[in-house]
Amino acid sequence: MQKSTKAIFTTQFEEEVHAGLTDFPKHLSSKYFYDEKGDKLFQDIMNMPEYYLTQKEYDILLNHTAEISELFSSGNPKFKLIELGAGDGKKTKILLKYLSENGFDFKYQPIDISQNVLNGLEKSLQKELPNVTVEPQQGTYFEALEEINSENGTKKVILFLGSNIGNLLHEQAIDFLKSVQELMQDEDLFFIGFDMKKNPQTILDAYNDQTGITAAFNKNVLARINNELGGNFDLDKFLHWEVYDPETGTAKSYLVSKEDQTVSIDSLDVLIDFKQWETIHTEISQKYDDKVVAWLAEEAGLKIETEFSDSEKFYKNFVLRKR
Ligand code: AVJ
Repeated sequence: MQKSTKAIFTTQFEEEVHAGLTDFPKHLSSKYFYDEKGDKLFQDIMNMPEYYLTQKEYDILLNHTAEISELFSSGNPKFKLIELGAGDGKKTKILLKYLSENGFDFKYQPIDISQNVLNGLEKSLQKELPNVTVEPQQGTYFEALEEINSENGTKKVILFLGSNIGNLLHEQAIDFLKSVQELMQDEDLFFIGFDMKKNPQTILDAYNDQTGITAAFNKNVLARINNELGGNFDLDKFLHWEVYDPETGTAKSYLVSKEDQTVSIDSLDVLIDFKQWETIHTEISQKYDDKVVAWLAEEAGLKIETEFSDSEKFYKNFVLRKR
């Protein structure tokens, strides 16, 4: 039996944790992996040999820097390079370096929900690429894009890297792409990364490393509930489980309760019962094929201008334009 008095939620985190853990089957959103510790764990994931996504996209940007830069500046040479969820900018710096060394007329506008991340990025850019004009924008993607749009008529090149779109179900992905599309002008470009279907074992390995970094990342949502909501999850009593369906291309992450247990979450005034082997679904990481990408773009009112890939076709960056 779940026990709950009438709870009043003060944050979206509280509300979603309550809803997700009192639902059946249980679920929690992957957006809650990312506090300071989660950011650090994701950095570690990006450096793991099994997590091929980062290296593949890095290779694509490195091998096509000039071509991509020319594309960004074609037509109207002056542009704003806007990055949604910029993070540490490691991959973007390849482009920024080339653009600045070759006299392209652009400004870089990283958008991130975390002011902390933006400060770090701005500082590292001042040091490494002092000639690049950086105008960070704190906020959600759409708040920031709207603000940028209202400013002036400069051409926008919008970057959305890392296959971050993969955390969304197709329906949500279409809504997201549509929202970006609505904020685009005819001359604007949308440069977006998609992780492609491949040998299912390669995908499983990327989300199930033997060192346990991904497991710690997945369990970090429980750690956050402990730290921020007064939970008493014992992280050792859950195991990280990954499945990949090669038909749908969906990788799913779960936390599985190793035993019957009851967890209390003080600030929600709730007790959560787990049966042995009961699951919490925590993340999807969607993999794509050309047909699905074309369909998503079409549904969102976008057209594919061109694409870039690595030699193994593990990963693709698509350049989209308003249809
Ligand atoms: C940041 C959403 C692209 O799904 O591949 C990495 C997050 N999860 N390992 C992904 C993640 C487990 C990652 N994204």
